[in-house]
Amino acid sequence: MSEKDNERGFYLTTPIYYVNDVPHIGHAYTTIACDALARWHRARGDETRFLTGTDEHGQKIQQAAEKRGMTPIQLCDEVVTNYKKLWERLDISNDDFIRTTEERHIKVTQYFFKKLIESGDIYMGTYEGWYCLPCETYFPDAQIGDGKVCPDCKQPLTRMSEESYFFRLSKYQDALIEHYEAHPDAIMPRARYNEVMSFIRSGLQDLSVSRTTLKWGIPVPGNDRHTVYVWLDALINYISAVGYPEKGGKWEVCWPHVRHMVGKDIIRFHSVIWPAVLMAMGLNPPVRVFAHGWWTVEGDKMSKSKGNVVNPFEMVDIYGADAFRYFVLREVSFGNDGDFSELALVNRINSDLANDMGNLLNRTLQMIEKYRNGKLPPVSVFSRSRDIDTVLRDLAVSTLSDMDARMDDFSPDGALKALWALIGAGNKYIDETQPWKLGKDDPDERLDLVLRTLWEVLRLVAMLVHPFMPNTAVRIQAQLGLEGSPSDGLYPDWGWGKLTADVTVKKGEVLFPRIDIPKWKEGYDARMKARLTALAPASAGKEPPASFDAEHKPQIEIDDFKKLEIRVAKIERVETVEKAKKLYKLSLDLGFERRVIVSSIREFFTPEDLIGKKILVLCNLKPAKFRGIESEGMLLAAEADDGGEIISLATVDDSFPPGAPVH
Ligand code: ME8
Repeated sequence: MSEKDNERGFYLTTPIYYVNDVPHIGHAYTTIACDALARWHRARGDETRFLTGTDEHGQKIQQAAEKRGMTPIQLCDEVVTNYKKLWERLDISNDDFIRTTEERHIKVTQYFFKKLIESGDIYMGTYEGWYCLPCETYFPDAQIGDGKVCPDCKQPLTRMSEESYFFRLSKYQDALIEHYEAHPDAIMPRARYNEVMSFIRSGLQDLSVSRTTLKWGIPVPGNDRHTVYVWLDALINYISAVGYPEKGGKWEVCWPHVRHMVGKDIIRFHSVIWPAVLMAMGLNPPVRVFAHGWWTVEGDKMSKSKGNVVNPFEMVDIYGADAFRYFVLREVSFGNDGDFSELALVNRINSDLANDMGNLLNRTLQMIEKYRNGKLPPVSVFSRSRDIDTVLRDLAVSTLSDMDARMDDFSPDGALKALWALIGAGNKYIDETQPWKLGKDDPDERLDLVLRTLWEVLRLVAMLVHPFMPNTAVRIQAQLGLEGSPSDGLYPDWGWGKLTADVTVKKGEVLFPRIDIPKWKEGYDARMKARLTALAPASAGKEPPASFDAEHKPQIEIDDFKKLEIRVAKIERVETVEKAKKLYKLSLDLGFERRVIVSSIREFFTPEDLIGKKILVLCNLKPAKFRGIESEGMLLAAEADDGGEIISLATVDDSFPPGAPVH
């Protein structure tokens, strides 16, 4: 089905989020983007449905629950409330929220499985392979190098073998290629389309879709030694939530129009496995899978251990939901990666929201109040419109269609840019028409025309900004003297000058007060400091234990120290050592040579924390064997307590080349 046939239906989904942790900016981003799109389509009069939810089965959840001494469902019940609360605070307008532990979902997942066994698309076999626990995915040998780390998350893989049901993914290779060749918009952006196509063309293997090793999952119907592979379980949420396969269920209306928004990390599940499963069920594949980019924070990857995870609740508390929504949607070109910085957010509030949008509203209302007692000038004077006014009106009208086209392409940033071009033109129009002089030099109708033109632009701005900043739109609308919601029946024939009723504007509170940067910086620095302190609770603010300075070692000569060869080394690869819980095998780049060292730091760092770090290594220590692996040196680290429970690696900044000597 082409986009054209689909014009009136719009069913949009977010990924369903894992409940093993609290929501962060990445989750908020996907959901905000979907919300803007859903609101846009609703306002346009399309039959719109917007779904989000949580992914509650699988190893990750089971492990997280064990760690906290809870049952998996207790953990799910607790964490799911964080998501629900966040969506409320962010003004998310989802029509439904699905949890994969709900009966309505479990029964549909089992229905899929049963049907696919019956059709022969799922069969029983044995699986042996390299498995990534965090991603819950097996990887074919061809995709993993000598390091045996996960190609996606870079964590070490585990060799596993189990009896397993398989989905005949290979059978759908040609059908998928054919489908995507006919529907190049079905995967966006283009780079992702190309990536997925070449992945499919490189050959698809059947997919293991059950586990005997995992209890926390949906039992395979008729064989409850197996649970359904969590990704298959998760993907089915999109259709279980709309009542498939009931006759007369919502799915009959929604499914032909389904679009999935995902982060780029999970594009293959959605554009290879899922469409193939749908084809096997005789259902249409998604109309579109759009993969957006990844957020970093102040140029760095987000990670708990770095303490730089952006908490959307905190952002809403400080800046308000609308400013945060606006920032994440405007700051990056949708589909590309983006970098989050609070300063950039504050700058956008000051420039785009306070200066551009806020000023346009303020100046206009102030003048209507001052020159017309707050009464909206009549529209009849439009017959006298001059060039400059027509230009602005035409721009307003074309902004609407321009934004519509951008939203169709899933480009909220493009849509916002177009809207801000109109806001900019509105401000320029005030500068050029100089309404404060008009009363004197021009007939009254001219001033009427200018004020009415500005008011109409603002009415349109309220309507067009509504999907992105719902609350702000309502506030603008109220100040313009209008009742109801900015999305009420205005779109698409909102009609310039259409309102003839008596309207009195009511200048209200400033929409976005300017933020004083030096003052803001003080608060920001204090928050960052508090965050770092919270990060190392065992060492922060605590006197070092007495044993730290109690026993000095005997003094040495400088020549003793000079015997040590300490150099900067870059960590290139991190592997686990079999049967050794504490050990990592680190492959190091020493500039002029490569080395392997074995170090007992596994409980403190994930491989991700380590890869790429420039650390200090004692190079001329006699090699020693650990678990059969020769270790050619020793890394330097500080301990926060004498029990060695918190350590910090001695590192140097990135500008130092590997091999650089340390004196
Ligand atoms: O993958 N930048 O759930 P999840 C941008 N349960 N977006 C990010 C991000 C970042 N740094 N981090 C996460 C799962 N996201 C599965 C999905 S769907 C059938 C099952 C967003 O909790 C992005 O949308 O790990 C990504 O796809 C999603 O969060 C992953 O959330």
